[in-house]
Amino acid sequence: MSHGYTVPTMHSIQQPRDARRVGITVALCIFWLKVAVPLGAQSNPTQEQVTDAERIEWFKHDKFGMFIHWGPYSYLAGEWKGKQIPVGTEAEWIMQRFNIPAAEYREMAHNLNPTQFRAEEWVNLAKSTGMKYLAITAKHHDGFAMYHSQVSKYNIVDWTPFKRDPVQELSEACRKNGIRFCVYYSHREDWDDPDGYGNNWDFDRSKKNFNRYLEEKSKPQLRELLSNYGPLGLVWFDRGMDTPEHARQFIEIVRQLQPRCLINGRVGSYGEDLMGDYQDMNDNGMPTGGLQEYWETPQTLNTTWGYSKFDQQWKTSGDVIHRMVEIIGKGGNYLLNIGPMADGTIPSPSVATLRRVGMWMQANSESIYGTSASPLPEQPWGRSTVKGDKVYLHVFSWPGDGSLPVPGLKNEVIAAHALTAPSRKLEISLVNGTSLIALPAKPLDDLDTVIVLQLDGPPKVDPPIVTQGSDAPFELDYLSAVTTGKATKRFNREGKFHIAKWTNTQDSITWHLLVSQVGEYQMRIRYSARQESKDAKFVITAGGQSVGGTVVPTGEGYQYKTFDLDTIKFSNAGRYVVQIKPAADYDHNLMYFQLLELAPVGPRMVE
Ligand code: FHN
Repeated sequence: MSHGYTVPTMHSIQQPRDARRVGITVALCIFWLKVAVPLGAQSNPTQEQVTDAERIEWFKHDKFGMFIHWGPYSYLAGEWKGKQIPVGTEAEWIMQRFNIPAAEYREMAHNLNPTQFRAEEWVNLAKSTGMKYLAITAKHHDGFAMYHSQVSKYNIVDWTPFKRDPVQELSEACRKNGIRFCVYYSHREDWDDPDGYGNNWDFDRSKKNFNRYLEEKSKPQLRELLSNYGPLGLVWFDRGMDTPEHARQFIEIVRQLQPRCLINGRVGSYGEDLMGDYQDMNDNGMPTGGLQEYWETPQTLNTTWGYSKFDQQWKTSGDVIHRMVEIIGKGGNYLLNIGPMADGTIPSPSVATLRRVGMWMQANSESIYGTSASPLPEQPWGRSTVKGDKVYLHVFSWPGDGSLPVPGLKNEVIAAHALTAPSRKLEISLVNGTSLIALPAKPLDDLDTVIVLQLDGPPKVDPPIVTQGSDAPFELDYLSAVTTGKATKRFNREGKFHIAKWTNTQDSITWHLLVSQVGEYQMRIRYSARQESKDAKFVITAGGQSVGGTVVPTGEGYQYKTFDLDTIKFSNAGRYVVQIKPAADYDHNLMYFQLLELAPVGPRMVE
């Protein structure tokens, strides 16, 4: 997995961040700011040019990763001086939830001594589960480094009796076992650092110098991680950044030191467009589908990321497999968390669940790796994934009558078989446009039996038809939309789901409607627009009519507002196509589109 270059060690040029706490002079800090910091930023060890498409390739293929939240909070295990973190809340936030003074938390952190930690075992668990990448919390919000940092003595090697560097050991075990090694780094939040974001119970917010934290701790630590642990698959930033400029600086560091390393979207401010290489859903967010940017969803195995002795609300292996298929069938990656205990033991329910997932993956991973989003809609019996001319039907609920209906597929189905029984061909019939697959009497796997359909080409389906309830408006959103050109369905943690990136008349959004109530419809549009979009024109066409509109800026970030437009008339019941697009070519995004509503007005007739 080597990318064929070595990265320079930064150890020799850095000064412990804690030095300021123990009274090293300000002059020295200024020296380091001026000399040491730019050094890393200016060195590009490879001068390697990597395209976005090359960088994301492995991520698109690998689909399934292991997330590890592990730190001093694991020692507390959800309890501080008799107070418990309620089940359902994140145990790794214990320092913030109970406003534990940084000095006391630091004392507690001396106890971390994971004598049961075996990097090889953790990596083997990931591997046998079918996970292809592994991301460990190198520093979470509590500010403690789980690796040997020269920037701050507040790290597992210098601060605890353990004296070993788990990030080093994991990176080596990953490389040995063909797993992509990745790090999580909380770049903005730091409850230990007087200048970091988040701890206002110890440190006066008005006295904080956030830039100093960025320059003296956050960026140097990122450089260490990128310099000392070999090629990283990705850096997983969290909680966003205060300004796009700061986010760009972090991106720049990663690009300079490891041009192949991916950067997740949380590197940037949540109020801005995607920065980094792919977007992360909300924590435990389940996708609604249709997204046209690369994405991943981080998920827990119980209800916390860091270990809690109280939380026994474990997901089952079935839950994990079904979630994975749901996510991957909608085009995303699944980053599944384990929260090891302080001594390095992985809780046994997690291990048992992952083992069963691994058994399923061993037999069925062809239906996961290298697949893409399925155009087939969700089915009552399960979900689907796609690779080339093959559709993988993931049957979660086995049909009682032995016949599996696959509606909506426009292709010819040439052959069908269970993935784990390729020699036994299944009969296919076509009834009213629905393919029916004759199944064996019993599922081959109780959790998910995969049926492979060989098609005559890549799967084709009709666009979704939006129907209307009695007197109810048509709600035309991103989910039922078909886009052309640059118009892109996307997610932003603050901006939620919307369509953006459309700038000219080739970039359109279209819906197919089945109108059952004829008459006049009031059109309303909901969007968010920045100042650059002021006075841009758009045009909506429907049923031979055309309605124009002018974009009104709604403010910075994502501030969605609804605007009334003209009415249109559907004179006959039946199928209509509604389309919206920019009326001219612009050099900026038209708007962040969320919804077009068509509400029936006045007396009307149901046909
Ligand atoms: O605050 C963190 C949380 O502790 C955990 O690390 C998750 C993982 O996605 N991210 C943050 C919240 O979004």
